[in-house]
Amino acid sequence: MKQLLEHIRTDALAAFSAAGDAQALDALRVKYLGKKGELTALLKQMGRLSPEERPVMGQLANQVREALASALERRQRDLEAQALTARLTSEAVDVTIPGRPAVLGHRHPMYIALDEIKDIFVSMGFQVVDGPEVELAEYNFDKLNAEEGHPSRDWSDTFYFDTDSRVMLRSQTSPMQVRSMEVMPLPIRIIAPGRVYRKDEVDATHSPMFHQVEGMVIDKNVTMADLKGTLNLLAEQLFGKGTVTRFRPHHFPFTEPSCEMDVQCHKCGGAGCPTCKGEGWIELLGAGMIHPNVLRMAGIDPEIWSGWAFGMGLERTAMRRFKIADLRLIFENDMRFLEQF
Ligand code: 2NM
Repeated sequence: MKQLLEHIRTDALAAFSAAGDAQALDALRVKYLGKKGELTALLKQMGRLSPEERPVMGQLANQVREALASALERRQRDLEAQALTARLTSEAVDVTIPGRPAVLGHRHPMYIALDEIKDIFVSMGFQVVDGPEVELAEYNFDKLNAEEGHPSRDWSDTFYFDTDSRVMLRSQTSPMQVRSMEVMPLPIRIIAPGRVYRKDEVDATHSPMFHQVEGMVIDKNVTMADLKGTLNLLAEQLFGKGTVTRFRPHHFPFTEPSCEMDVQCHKCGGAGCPTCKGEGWIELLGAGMIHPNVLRMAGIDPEIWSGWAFGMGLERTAMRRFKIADLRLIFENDMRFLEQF
C-alpha cells in the first residue's frame, strides 16, 4: 500500500507539471483526488489493513493528499499567470503607433456664400427667418399678388401635391416674407434663405431644386432710395469697394415698381470678357417696392407703411464667386470638387 501511495504521488506530481492548461489540470484533479479518483479508491481499502498498519498508512495517505492538493493549487496559479502573460502580450496596444489622421470636412461653397450674405444683412439689423418648404399656394402665390392664371402657377412649372393646386413645394422663399408680415411686429427687417423648387430640367444652369435668399424691409417712409442704398452696400461687401451697379426696370407681381440689379464685371471693368459673357455686367438680383396689395393682404396699411424686397439665387452667386462653370457640381458632392474650397 505504501508503494502504491508513493506511486500515486510521483505519478500525479509529474502529471500536474505536464498539464498544459486549466482544463487538463482539472481533469487530473478528478483523476487523482476526485470521489472516484485513485487516491480515494486506495483509501477505501484501508479497512483491510492490520490495526497497527492503519494509522501509519492513514498518515501517509493524508500527506500524499495534502502534497497533491498544494501541488495542484500551485500549478493552477502558474497556469493562470502564464495565460495572463500570454493575453497581455497578444492584446498589447502599441501607444507609440501614429494615429490615423481624422478627415475634417468644411463648409460647402454655397454655404460659404450664404454665410457671407447673412453676415452682411445681420450687421445691418436684419433677422434671419426659416420656414416650410411644403407651402400653401395661398402663401406662395395668392398673398403675393400672383393672380389666377399667372404663368408661374402652371402645373408645368410648379410641384403640386393635390389636384386642386392648393399644396405645393414653394417656388420662392417669399411665402416666408408673407408669414413674417402676418406675425411680426412692425417695423420688419428680415432675410429668408432656403430651398425652392421649380419644374426645370437639369442642365448646367438649371435644377428643379435650388437655393434663394430673399429679404425685405417694412417701415415708415421707406423708399426706392433705401432699396438702392442697401443693395449697393451688399454689392460692395460681396465684390469689393467701388463696385459699380445699375438698376434696370423689370416686372414682378409682388413689387411695384420692380427692378433688376446688375454689378459691373469686376474682371473686365465693363469692357466684356468670359466672366460676364461679353456683357460687361452681371445680373445679381431682382427687387422692388412691395406692392400695396401684398401689404394690404397681410393686414398692413400701405398708407402708413411701405417696404422694399429682393430675391437672389444662391447657386448663381456661389458659381460667380468661386468660378464654378456647371451648376450640377454644386449638388453632386464629388470630393474632388468639394476639396477645392
Ligand atoms: C424677388 C424680386 C423682387 C420679393 C417680394 C417679397 C414680398 F413678400 F415682400 F413681397 N418677397 N420677395 C421679391 C421681390 C423677390 O425675387 C427675384
